[in-house]
Amino acid sequence: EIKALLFDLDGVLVDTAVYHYQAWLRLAKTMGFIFTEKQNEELKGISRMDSLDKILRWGNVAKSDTEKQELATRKNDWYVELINKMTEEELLPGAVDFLKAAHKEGYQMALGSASKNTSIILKNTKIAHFFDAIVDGNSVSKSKPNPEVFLKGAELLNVKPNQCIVFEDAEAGIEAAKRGGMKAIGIGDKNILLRANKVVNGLNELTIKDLKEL
Ligand code: G16
Ligand code: MG
Repeated sequence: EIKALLFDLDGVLVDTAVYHYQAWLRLAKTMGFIFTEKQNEELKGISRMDSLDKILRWGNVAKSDTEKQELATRKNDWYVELINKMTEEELLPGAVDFLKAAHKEGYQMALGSASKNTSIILKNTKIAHFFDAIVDGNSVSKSKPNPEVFLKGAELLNVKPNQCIVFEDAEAGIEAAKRGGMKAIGIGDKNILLRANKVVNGLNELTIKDLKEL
C-alpha cells in the first residue's frame, strides 16, 4: 500500500531549468563560449559540480579545482539573484492542485531534490508547508541516479521504499527511484523516461485515482 509521495522539485513542481540555463550561459560566455538549450537538457537533475564539469568539457576548457569552486559560486550567485524573484505563478500547471489533493488524501509527502537552493524556491512559491520532510543537495552526498535522496526521504517519513511513489522529470531521478525499490511516475517524455511505471506530461494530467492503479 502506498503511504508516501516523494517529489523532485525542478521540472516537476517548478521550472527552474530556465534560470539554471541563464546563469550557466552567462558563466560560459565569460570563458568565451556558449552552449545550446538542447545541451542544457543534460544538466537537469544532476549536481552543480557535475553540471560545471560537463559545461567545461563542452567549451574545451580545463580548470583547477579551486577555479571550479569559484566558477560554481559565481554561477550560483547569479542563479540565486534570479530565483529570489520567483513567485507562485511559476509553479508548473497542476502542481498545487495535485499537492492539495494528495495532502487531503492523507499521503505523507517529502521533497527529494539535488538542489542546494530548495528553501528559497519553496518559500517564494509558497509550497513549503506541504512537505513533511525535505531532502536536498545540502543533506545528501551521492547524487541521482544513486537512490540516497529518496531513501533518506522514506526514512524521515518512517515508511518503506515499496510504500513510496517518486515523481521525477529526469532519467537519473527515475533510475534513483527504481534502484531504491520505489515506484516512479515520470513527468515528461515516455520515450526518454523508459523505466517509469507511468509517464505524464505534467501533474495536471494526474489524479489520485491514477496513484491507486499504479
Ligand atoms: C536541480 C536541477 C539541476 C541542478 C541541481 C543542483 O535538481 O535539475 O539542473 O544542477 O538541482 O542545483 P543547485 O545548483 O541549486 O544546487 P532537481 O533534483 O530538483 O531536479
Ligand atoms: Mg528534476
